[in-house]
Amino acid sequence: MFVDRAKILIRSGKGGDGCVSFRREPFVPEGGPDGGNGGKGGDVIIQADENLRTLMDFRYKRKYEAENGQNGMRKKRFGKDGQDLVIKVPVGTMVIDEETGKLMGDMIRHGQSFVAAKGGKGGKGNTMYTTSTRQAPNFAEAGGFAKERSVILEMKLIADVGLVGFPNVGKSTLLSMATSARPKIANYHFTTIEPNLGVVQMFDTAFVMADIAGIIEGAHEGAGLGHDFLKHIERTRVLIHVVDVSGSEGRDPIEDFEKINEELSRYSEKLTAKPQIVAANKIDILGCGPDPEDLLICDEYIRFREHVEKLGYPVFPMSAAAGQGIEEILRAAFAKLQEVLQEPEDAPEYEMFDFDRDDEDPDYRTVYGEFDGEAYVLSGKQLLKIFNSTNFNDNGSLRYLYRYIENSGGLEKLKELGLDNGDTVRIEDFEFEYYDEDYDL
Ligand SMILES: Nc1nc2c(ncn2[C@@H]2O[C@H](COP(=O)(O)OP(=O)(O)OP(=O)(O)O)[C@@H](O)[C@H]2O)c(=O)[nH]1
Ligand SMILES: [Mg+2]
Repeated sequence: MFVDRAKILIRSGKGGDGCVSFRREPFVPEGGPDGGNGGKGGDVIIQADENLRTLMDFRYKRKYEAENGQNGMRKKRFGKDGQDLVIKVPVGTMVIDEETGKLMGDMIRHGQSFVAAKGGKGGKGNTMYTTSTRQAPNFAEAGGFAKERSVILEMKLIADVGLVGFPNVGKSTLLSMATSARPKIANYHFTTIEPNLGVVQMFDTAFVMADIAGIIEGAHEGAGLGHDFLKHIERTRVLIHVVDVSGSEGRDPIEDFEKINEELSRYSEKLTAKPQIVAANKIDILGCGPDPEDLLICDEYIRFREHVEKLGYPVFPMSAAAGQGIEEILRAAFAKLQEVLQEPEDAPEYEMFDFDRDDEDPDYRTVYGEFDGEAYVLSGKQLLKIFNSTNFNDNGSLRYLYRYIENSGGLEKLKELGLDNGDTVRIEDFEFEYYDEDYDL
C-alpha cells in the first residue's frame, strides 16, 4: 500500500564529555591538567533524493539516531566527533516538526538538505579551564545534550499526467516505454501497488507522468488499490486513459471505458473535469492484422473509437509493448498540458519553523523546583549540564554548582515551596541537606 505520510523519531548524537586528567610523569608528582575535549555529537540531516519515490521505507524503520561524540581523553586527546546521519527522502517531501506543527523543510530539489536535529557540542576538558589563579581545575564540561524530535514526513506526489485504467491494460508498460522509469510489468492484476513516476522528455522541456494501480468497479468506495491513489491523480493536469481495446481478458473495451469514467466521476468532479486522452492499447493482438492500415477496416477498433470520440475524447491506437503509437500519445498529452494552467496547489499551508529559536531553546536556563513528599527536587537543562560536569570530590567544583543553584533562582523557588533548614534537596540521584548561610550549626 502506498504511504504518503510517515512519522519518525530522530535523535542527534550527544556531545562527548570533557575529560578531567592530570599529567603523570616520573618524578613530577602533580603534573598540569591534560584532559581533552569531548567530540561533537552527530547531526541528523534530511536530504532530498530523486531516486526515492515513496515514504514506504519509513513505515518499517521509525527511529533514526546519529552517533554520539566520543569523550575527551588523557594527554589532551580530543574525542572523535560522532558521525552525522543522513536520512534520504523523496523529492516533494515536506518535513514537519510534530511538536510545533511547523514546516522545517520543503524538499523540492534533488540534493537539498538541512539539519533537522543538531548534535550536542563537545564538552571542554579540564585543560581548557586553567587560569592564572586556577592551575589545577578538577572539573570538565559535560557534552551537550542530544536533540530528539518527532518529525512528520508528508509527500506530495507531483505529476503532470496521470495514467488511469483497469488492471493489466498496459499502464506501466506505457510508462516504461515513455520514460526511463522501470516499473514492474506482469501479466496479472495489481502488479503496480505503489505509484511510479517517470519524466517524459519532450523537445527541450519535460513533463512528469504517474502510473498508479489499476482501478476497478467500486474504487470510489475503496475497492481494490486504485482508490488510495486517486487523490494523487486529482493533482495531475491531464489524464491518459489506457484501455485494452483487444478485449484480451474477455471484457468489452467500451464498457471498460465507461466504468472507469464512472469511478472517476464518483470519486470527484475534479477528475471528470480533467482533459482526458484515450490510449487504445494492445492493437497488436486485436486480430485485425499487424499494420496500422489494418485498423482502418477493423470493426472492433472502429466501434470503440467512434463511441469514445462521440463523447468528445481523442483516441490514439497504441501497442505499448511493441512501442507503437507512443510518440503520438505523448505529443497529444504535451499539447494538452500547454492548454491547461497549473492548478494552484491546494497543499496545506504551514508556518515556517524557526531554526534560530530552536538553537536557543528558551527552556534551557529555566530551573524547576518541586516537593515530592520527601525532598525538594531541582531540575532543568542547564542545571543538569552543570550537574553532570560537577566533580563531587572537588570543593571548587561543588561550590560552582551551589552558586549556580542560588543564582538561577532555583533556591528561591524551593523556599516558596517551604524549604527550611535541614530539609533534603535532590538533583538527579544526588542529595544534600540545606542550611541557610546564617544557620548556626
Ligand atoms: N500484446 C500486448 N500486451 C501488452 C501490451 N501492453 C502491455 N501488455 C502486457 O499486458 C500485461 C500487463 O501490463 P502492465 O503494463 O503491467 O499493465 P498495468 O496496467 O500496469 O497493470 P496493473 O499494474 O496490474 O494495473 C503485461 O503482460 C504486458 O506485457 C500491448 O500493447 N500488447
Ligand atoms: Mg502497472
